[in-house]
Amino acid sequence: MDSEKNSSRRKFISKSTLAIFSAAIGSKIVFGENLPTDMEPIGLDDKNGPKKVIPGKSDRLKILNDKPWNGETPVHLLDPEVTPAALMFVRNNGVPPEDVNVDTWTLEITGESVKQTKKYTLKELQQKFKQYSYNLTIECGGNGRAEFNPPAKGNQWGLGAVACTKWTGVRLKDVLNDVGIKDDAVYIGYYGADTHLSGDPDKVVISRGVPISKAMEDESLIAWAMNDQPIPEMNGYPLRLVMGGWPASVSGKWLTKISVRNKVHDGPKMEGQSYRVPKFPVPPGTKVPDEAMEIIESMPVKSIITYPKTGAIVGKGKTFEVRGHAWAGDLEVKEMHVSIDFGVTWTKCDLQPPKNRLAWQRWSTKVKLPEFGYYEIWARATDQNGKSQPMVVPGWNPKGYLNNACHRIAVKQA
Ligand SMILES: Nc1nc2c(c(=O)[nH]1)N[C@H]1C(S)=C(S)[C@@H](COP(=O)(O)O)O[C@H]1N2
Ligand SMILES: [Mo]
Repeated sequence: MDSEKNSSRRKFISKSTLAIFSAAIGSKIVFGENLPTDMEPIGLDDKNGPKKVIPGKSDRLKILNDKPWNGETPVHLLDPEVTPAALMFVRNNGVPPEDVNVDTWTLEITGESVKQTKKYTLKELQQKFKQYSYNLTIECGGNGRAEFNPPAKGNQWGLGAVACTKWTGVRLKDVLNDVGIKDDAVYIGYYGADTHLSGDPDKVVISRGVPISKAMEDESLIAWAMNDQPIPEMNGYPLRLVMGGWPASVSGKWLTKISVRNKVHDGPKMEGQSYRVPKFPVPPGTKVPDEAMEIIESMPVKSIITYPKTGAIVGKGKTFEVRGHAWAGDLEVKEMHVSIDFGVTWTKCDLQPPKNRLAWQRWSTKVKLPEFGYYEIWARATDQNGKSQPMVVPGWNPKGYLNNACHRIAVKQA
């Protein structure tokens, strides 16, 4: 092919497309008429093309997928003790319900192990049972997946598929006790009102659950409010399960039904390789048979540095605060350390107790850098059983779950 001829016939962008780009960027694109048709302006916020925003959420979420919507929180925006609702990550497997009517919303409790099936309207739940609020940390099982090598398929989550928000609702156990459950109950499974990406109305998007022991904990909620407001539509409006400390996939959104089971729940994404890891360590890249996989339960110990953020410039001789949050599934975090010399020496940080069980814990410390140059700050949490975060990506697994490697940020003294 004659490349010179091609370039001389190069087509330029149309005026209407240029106007759309300008509107998205919020500014006139000087020389925009010179843009070739097959190019888009990269945009001022370092992303490709006009920015996509998840409905009802902050435009600062990093979008990983728009069909279905999946977005994570930039880690420095997780700094507040309670994650703002608009900043909480979104992990959708299907299409959220539209035109939700709170007045007619019902929750059905059914299954082999209930004495009789019972249905409650949302209002009945609110009136009949005592209400509780807890700050609960929920983290996607695949948070940190992007670091695995060989890579795992699925959303390439960085560190921001985690949040700790205030949830208000009723205890799942109070509702289950009101219905009456049989002695043979071992598991619960949830069903939500979201629909399958294929459009097939008979296909269930996801239906996961927890053992009855987790369901019966005080903090296991059927919630209708987040941070004292209705739950954002993408996070499960008007009703969802919230199970702090476990992979967030057990916290069913748009909740319409709970099935009390006399065996381990077998809904879509409970079996096979979904939300499961090998029972024993395997070499990276191994094909692991389903029988050798086990269900993820409590999440491992982990922490993030939320201040400062990577790229911060520190003045000479300045002492500055470094802080973040730490959590450990069903357990508490007992110690928190940071290192500024790539893990050779570690300094113990101040660590707050959780606001309530299953809420993340604030940690902070003061750091002074000895001389000009580039530094990394590494953070490492240790749980109450003495288990610490690894400094490198831990146990490779086929679906890329449970990466709890130490968070690192880079700063410069100038
Ligand atoms: N009905 C329903 N519930 C769901 C999901 C879903 O796709 N549909 N995704 C699950 C997964 S994998 C995660 S990580 C959390 C995410 O909750 P969030 O979107 O509110 O952050 O919801 C869980 N509950
Ligand atoms: Mo998830």
